[in-house]
Parts: sequence; structure tokens; C-alpha cells
Amino acid sequence: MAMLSFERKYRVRGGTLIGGDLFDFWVGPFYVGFFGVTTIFFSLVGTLLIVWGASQGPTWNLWQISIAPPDLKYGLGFAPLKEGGLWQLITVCAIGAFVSWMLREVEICRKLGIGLHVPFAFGVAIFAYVTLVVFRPLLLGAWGHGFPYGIFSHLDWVSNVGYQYLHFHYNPAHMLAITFFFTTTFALALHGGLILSVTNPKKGEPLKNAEHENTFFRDAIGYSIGALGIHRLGLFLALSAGFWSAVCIIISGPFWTRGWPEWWNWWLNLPIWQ
Ligand code: UQ2
Repeated sequence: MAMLSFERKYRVRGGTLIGGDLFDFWVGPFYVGFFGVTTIFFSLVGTLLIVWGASQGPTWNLWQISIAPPDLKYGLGFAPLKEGGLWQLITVCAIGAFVSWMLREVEICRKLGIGLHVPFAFGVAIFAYVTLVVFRPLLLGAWGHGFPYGIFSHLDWVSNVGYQYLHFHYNPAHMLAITFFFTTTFALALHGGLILSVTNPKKGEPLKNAEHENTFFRDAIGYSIGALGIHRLGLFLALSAGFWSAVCIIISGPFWTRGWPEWWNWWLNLPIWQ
């Protein structure tokens, strides 16, 4: 892969968070760094544990392989390896790998002198995962409340936990999260469409520019949010989707144990109806 002159200029020492110059080098196009090494370590160990767990299980069918969390009776303690202990170790490896990757992103941002928006965004995704497998199980008092690591088994978990609250779509934070997910796809569709419409002209047609972008939306709806604005909006919408997803599951159980339809009784109980 050819190296851009830009890359040569910015492949500088420093910006590391730990260890100084140790691991401050590139392998081919990839920056290594201390957190590159820890990413590889946790990913490798975690993957091997999953494969070993699969080898102990009843199936090699990729769809059906599942590493289950411990039984609720083990509470917040360590479980035997083949009774959920494996799930606990894999969870540690997963979090170790995700956080390592985020910190490697931070080091690259520091080298480049750019903002930390990308690692921050990834951090919100990590937060949503950790909410499911650490924060909520902690609040409920058992690791057994985490979700199983398997393709179909995690779908079953989502369905079962949903029905436990009768109708999860009545969860107001779930409503917000879904609305943010949909609005994110809407905004990206508008943005992607707009950018291609000006930068991908037919043969012989001239390239258009930012004035065309603004004018399209001013003509259409009387408002253009701007080239920087659409990216701020996009980041806000996407992070909000992840954030409210975490909120909607953390409040289910620890802070609301009945069916979510019942939560709306506060509306029916308003004194204004009497
Ligand atoms: C825009 C703009 C862009 C865009 C888009 C808009 C030139 C290249 C998509 C239009 C976006 C608006 C009006 C906001 C829509 C609001 C929601 C909540 C979806 O104006 O500036 O830059 O890509």
C-alpha cells in the first residue's frame, strides 16, 4: 500500500498514553502502540476461549454455538469454568479488547492533533455493551442476567427479557432509542444522497459544490443545516441512539419491575381527568 506524503509527515513519535516510546511504531500501515498489543492479546485469548467453549458444547453449528452466563445461584461470584466461568472470562477479554482499541484510537488522535470524537463515539458503543453485561447484572445481583454469547441464543435472550416486561415497546427510553436509530438512518440517507448528488456528476457534467447543497435544502424546506452541522447532528443522533439503548435496559429490572404498559398509568392517573 502506497504511503501518502501526509502519512509520512504525521508518522511522528509521541502522543502515547503509556510506556513512552515502547511499541511506538508501525507494522505496515498499522500503528501498534501499547494498546495495539493489548488489543491483540485480549482478542486472541477471548476468541480462543470461545472456540474452546464451542468444543465442549453440543454443536459446531455456527448459528447454535452459545456461551452461557452463570446460573443466577452464583450471584456476583466466580462460577466454575464450564458453568458460566468461561462467559465471565470472555466478558473480561471483550471489555479489555474494546477499551484497548478505544485507547489506541486516542493515541492515534493525539499523534494527529485531531479531536477525540471517534474514540468518544466508540466509547458510547462500549458503554452500551458494558451496561448489558456488567452494570445491569451488578444492579440485579447476579452475572446470570448478562446475555449469552451466541447468534440465536442472544436473540432468544432479547425476546425473553422483552416479554418479561410484557411489551418492551412501551418502555419510554426504548421509544427514544428507536426514534434516534431511525432519525440517524434518515439523516445519513439525506446526507449520503446530497453528497453523491453533487460529487458524482454524469460524464461531461461539471462537479457541483457546497452552494448547490445548501440551495437544494433551502429550496426544499427553507433551511440548510450546513456541511459541518449535518455531521454534528449525525454524531448527536447516533450517540443518542446508543445512550438511550443503555438507559432503556438499565431501568428494566433495577428501576422498573412490572410490565412497561403499566408504567403509563401515570398518565391515566393525572388528576385532570377527574
Ligand atoms: C444540509 C447540509 C448537508 C447535508 C444535509 C443537509 C449543506 C452536506 C443532509 C440537510 C439537513 C437538514 C435540513 C437537517 C435534517 C434534520 C433531521 C433531524 C434529519 O443542510 O448542508 O451538508 O448533508
